Amino acid sequence: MENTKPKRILSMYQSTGTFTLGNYLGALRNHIGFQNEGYECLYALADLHAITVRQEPANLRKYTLEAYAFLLAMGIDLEKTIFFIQSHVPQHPQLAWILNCYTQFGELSRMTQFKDKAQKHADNINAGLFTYPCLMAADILLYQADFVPVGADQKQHVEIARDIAERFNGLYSPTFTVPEPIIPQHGARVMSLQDPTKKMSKSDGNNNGCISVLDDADTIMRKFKRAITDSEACVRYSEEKPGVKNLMEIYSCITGKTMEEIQREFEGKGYGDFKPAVAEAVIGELRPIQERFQEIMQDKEYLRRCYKENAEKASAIAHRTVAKVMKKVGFLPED
Ligand code: ATP
Ligand code: LTN
Repeated sequence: MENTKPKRILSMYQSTGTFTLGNYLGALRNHIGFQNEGYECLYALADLHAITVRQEPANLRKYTLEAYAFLLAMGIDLEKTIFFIQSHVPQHPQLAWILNCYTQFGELSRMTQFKDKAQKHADNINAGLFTYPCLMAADILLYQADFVPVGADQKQHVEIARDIAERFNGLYSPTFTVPEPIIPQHGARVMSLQDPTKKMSKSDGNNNGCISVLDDADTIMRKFKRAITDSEACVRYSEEKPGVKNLMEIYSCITGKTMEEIQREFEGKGYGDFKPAVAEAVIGELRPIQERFQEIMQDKEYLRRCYKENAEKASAIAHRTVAKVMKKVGFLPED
């Protein structure tokens, strides 16, 4: 059908550290692909979400700029896609406040990310960490997004955004598009190389369990060689072999090979062959992006222009939603 409006996709990423291989395979690579599949795409760096955990100011600035450059290096096309920084668009906290008042304490208490992070940061269980899903709902609902691609760990947050949207629409009249999550089949959860029962996470720091997308080839090779496996020394896909399963999934994600093909390729070989092969695949995948990243980082003026123009574009859309919401809630118009 020629006249149907393209569906809108939105996703955001916290700028709490350098992206990991988990972010890259589980999210970034798939998400950016949507801009070439006829969707209208919006992406952003969730720096307001980042401060729910204490951040060093200089690091937050550095990681935000690097993340912006990295996604451009991966191929975000600003001719087609809006790519902005959350804190540059004031409608996000503005709508988040309103949505806070339409979200129940009980439903926020059930969020597993809150429970995990509260445990991990027991000295700083702040109100922002608790109401994080309301800000995320605002991110999504401001742009009337149809689809929200996220890793499996964020599904619950998209579901609460749907609940909030439906509640608001029901109380007033249709205001928000009710978004649907898109969860990838493959690479949805890349696990830590040192503890394959835990997801690879950038906030766990640049340790041996975590591959950063900016790691050099030697570092990547070393981390894979040290990856925790098991004593069977056989490349076989099994729930009982979480370390090997994780490596096989990473390898499959990059090479496109199935688990059977990988098992055949390494038949009769041990982890001494398999681990460097996975490392090489990762190195080859990241190298061209790292090269473009270095070039883009040289041109700070270009970067500044891009994020400024894109915040303006995002704000123009977000403003329309906020104006509608404020009218429905009953705020007295300014003019
Ligand atoms: P943090 O450690 O600060 O919580 P994170 O590494 O989990 O951050 P986010 O910025 O919260 O990363 O997530 C960006 C996207 O990457 C989300 O869609 C998330 O689901 C996905 N993602 C994060 N970690 C992984 C992983 N290990 N495997 C697959 N996808 C992941
Ligand atoms: N909470 C998400 C990041 C995020 C997001 C969003 C994702 C913030 N706002 C809106 C999708 C849509 C995370 O931790 N990955």
